[in-house]
Amino acid sequence: MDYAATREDALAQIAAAQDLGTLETLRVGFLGKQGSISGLLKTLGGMLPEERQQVGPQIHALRESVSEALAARKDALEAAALAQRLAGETVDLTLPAPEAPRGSIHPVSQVMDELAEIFADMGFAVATGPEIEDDWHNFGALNIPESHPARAMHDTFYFPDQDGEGRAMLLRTHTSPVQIRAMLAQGAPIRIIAPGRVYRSDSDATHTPMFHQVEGLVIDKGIHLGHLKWTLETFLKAFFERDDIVLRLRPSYFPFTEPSVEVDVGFAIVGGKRVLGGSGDAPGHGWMELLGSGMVNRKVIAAGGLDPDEWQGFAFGAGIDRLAMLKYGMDDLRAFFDGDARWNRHYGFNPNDVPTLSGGVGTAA
Ligand code: 2U9
Repeated sequence: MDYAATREDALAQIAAAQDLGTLETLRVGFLGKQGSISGLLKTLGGMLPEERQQVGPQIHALRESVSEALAARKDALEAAALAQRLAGETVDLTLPAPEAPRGSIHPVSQVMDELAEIFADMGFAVATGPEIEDDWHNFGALNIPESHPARAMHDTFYFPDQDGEGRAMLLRTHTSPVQIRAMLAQGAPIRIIAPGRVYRSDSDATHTPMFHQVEGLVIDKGIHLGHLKWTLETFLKAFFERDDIVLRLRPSYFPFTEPSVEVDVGFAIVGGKRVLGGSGDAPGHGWMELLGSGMVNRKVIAAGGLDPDEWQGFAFGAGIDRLAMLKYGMDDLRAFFDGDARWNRHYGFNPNDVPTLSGGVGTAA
C-alpha cells in the first residue's frame, strides 16, 4: 500500500475544503469510527509482528499528518470567517445617529410634576395612599353620612367583600383618605398635596370612571380663609404662568369643610376661546369654576386624631385632567385614557423638560 500517495491525496482534499462543513465531512471520512485511516489502523491487529513494526509507524504518521492538516485548515477557515464578519460589522462613526423611538410624558404626569414643583416651593410635601380604601377613610372620617348621595351605589365602586373589621371596601372616590391617613400618622402641623387616581361610576364626554385629583391640606394654629385664598391664588398664577389671574370665592357646601367655598377664575374670550386672566366681570369676560375648598370641618379634624380647638386648617380639591385640558388645550377628556400613540406624541412632553419654577412649569410641549 502506498501510504505516501494516500497522504498526498488526503492533504490535497483538506487544502481544497472551502468551508467548515466540508472539512468536517473529510475529518469523519478519514478519522471517524468508519473512516479510511481508522480502517488502516484496525488492520494492524491482524499483522505479524515484523510487518506491524514496519507498517505501524507509517499508518500512525499518516494519521498524524492528516489530523494536523485538518486542524490547520480549520484554524484558517475560522480566521477567514471571523475576518469576513468583522469587515461586515464595521461602523461608520461619521454617519448621523439612527432614528430612535422616544417616549413622551403624558400630560397628566406632566401636570402632577408641575403641581409638586409649585407646591414644594410653598412648603408642601406630596402624600400618596391606597386606591383601594375602606368606607371609614373614604366617607366616615370625612363627615359624609350614610345618607349622602355620594355614598349611593351608583357613584362608588364597591368590592363584594368587607375587610377584617367589617368595613365595606371600595375604590377611593377622592384622594381625601390620603390626608386622613397623614393626619393620623404624622399629626400636626401638616402641609401636603395628595395627587392621584380616583374612581366614580360615571361615564360621558366630561366624566371617565377613573380620573385624577389633587387635593391639598394645611393644618396649623390660627389658619383662616385668607391663607386659603393666598395659597390658591399663588398656585394658579404659577400654574397658568400669568400674573393677572383673578379669583372669585363663592359660598358652597361640602360635608368635609365649613365654611366651604367654590373658587372661580376669571376668563376672557379671545378668538372664540376661553383664556384665563382678568376679572370675569369685565365685558366679554366670564367666571369658570376651577376648585372646591374650605376650612376643614371640626369633625374631620377630630377624625384625624387632632383637637379642633387647638388646630385649624384649610383644604382644597381640583381635577388634574381638567387643569391639564385648560392649560394645554385638549377638548376631549376620554382621549386622555385611550392610549393612542398619535395623541400621546402630540400632547406628550419631552422627558428631558423637567418642570422647574426657574425654567418654567411646562411651557415647551
Ligand atoms: C381632608 C379634609 C378636607 C378636600 C376638598 C373639594 C373641596 C372639592 C372637588 C374638586 C373637583 C373634587 O375633582 S373634583 O370633582 N373637590 O371640591 N375637595 S375641599 O377637602 C378635604 C380633604 C381632606 C382631611
